[in-house]
Amino acid sequence: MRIDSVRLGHYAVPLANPVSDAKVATGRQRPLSQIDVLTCEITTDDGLGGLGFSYTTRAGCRAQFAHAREVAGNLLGEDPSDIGRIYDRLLWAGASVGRSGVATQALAAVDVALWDLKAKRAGLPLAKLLGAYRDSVRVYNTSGGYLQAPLEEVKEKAGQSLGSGIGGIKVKVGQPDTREDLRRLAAVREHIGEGVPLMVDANQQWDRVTALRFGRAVEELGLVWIEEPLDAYDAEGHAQLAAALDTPIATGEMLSSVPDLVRLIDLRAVGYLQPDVPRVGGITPYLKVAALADHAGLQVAPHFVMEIHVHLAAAYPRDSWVEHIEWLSPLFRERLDIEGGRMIVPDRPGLGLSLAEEARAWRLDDFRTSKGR
Ligand code: SMN
Ligand code: MG
Repeated sequence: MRIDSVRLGHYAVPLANPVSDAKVATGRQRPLSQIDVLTCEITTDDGLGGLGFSYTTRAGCRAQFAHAREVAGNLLGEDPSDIGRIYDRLLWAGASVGRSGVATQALAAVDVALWDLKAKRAGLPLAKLLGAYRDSVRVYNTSGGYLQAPLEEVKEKAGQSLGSGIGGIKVKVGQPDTREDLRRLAAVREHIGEGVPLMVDANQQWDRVTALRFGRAVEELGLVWIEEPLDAYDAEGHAQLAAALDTPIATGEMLSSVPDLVRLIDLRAVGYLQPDVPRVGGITPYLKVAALADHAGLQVAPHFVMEIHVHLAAAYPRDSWVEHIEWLSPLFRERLDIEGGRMIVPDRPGLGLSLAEEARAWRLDDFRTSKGR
């Protein structure tokens, strides 16, 4: 079996309501109004197809698309089962611009398509191809807890999430006035009740002192974790916080290479590691990180992209969490089922995803290369 065509797409998927996290509250970013998605569709000479994707927020997807387009020719004629070798080849083809960031994020779309294809060829859901520990994963909602939403709306959305079977709620914090964060958080805790798992996400906007004070002030709330309290690259700072607080620290979503994530593991900087398949460069590097996190006894709670991560979380030894954010759902025909606080791993082969017809309206760019061209 050989790869005979590769198709790349750039889609701009609008959000129904723009959202703001602490990076907007501190003036560093504008509200998020769309997710840009790089898709990769790989077909083989025996008629099978794999679908993968990567994403960006605000900027960078055009660069991902351009990078993927430049290296895509290396896929033609390859046996798609040899993912390790192909990954290496593409990585070195583009190594001049580095082995992290945009370059690896572009490869993520290709790598995910290759894993999807491999699982489809085996007739298995990706989780089962990798070796699943469970057929459902704990799920929490994030999209209802952003900072632009008035408290009443956050409470209402949390209630709706829990009513739909979701098992935990994450709210955004990290506003310039920490008292405002504490007020909202206490109100959400009271609204959802003591027993419901609750997380907070500061999106890197505190300094070490503020993070420690906040962590001490919320120790009684029994939070599942405090996410991105500090700059994503301040591994030492996260390690100090983790040592000082009972509440687990979570971070990792911004890191785009295996060594960057391994540093968090080595320094014991987190209780919950949060790798993101598209950002770290695909399933291949994610699995390396997950193996090391398991060896260190950590929880892994992958960031965003529930469509891919439900499979990977099911194939991780410890039962953790996937993040429910519905922003990418309109791109796909299929929906993920949620029941009793858990997301069910789809039983369809591969990732179990196909692009929806309606997605064409959001396509900004399209490129196809095939054998014999
Ligand atoms: C987040 C960031 C980027 C895309 C989706 C979600 C956020 C989170 O930081 O962790 O939920
Ligand atoms: Mg986050």
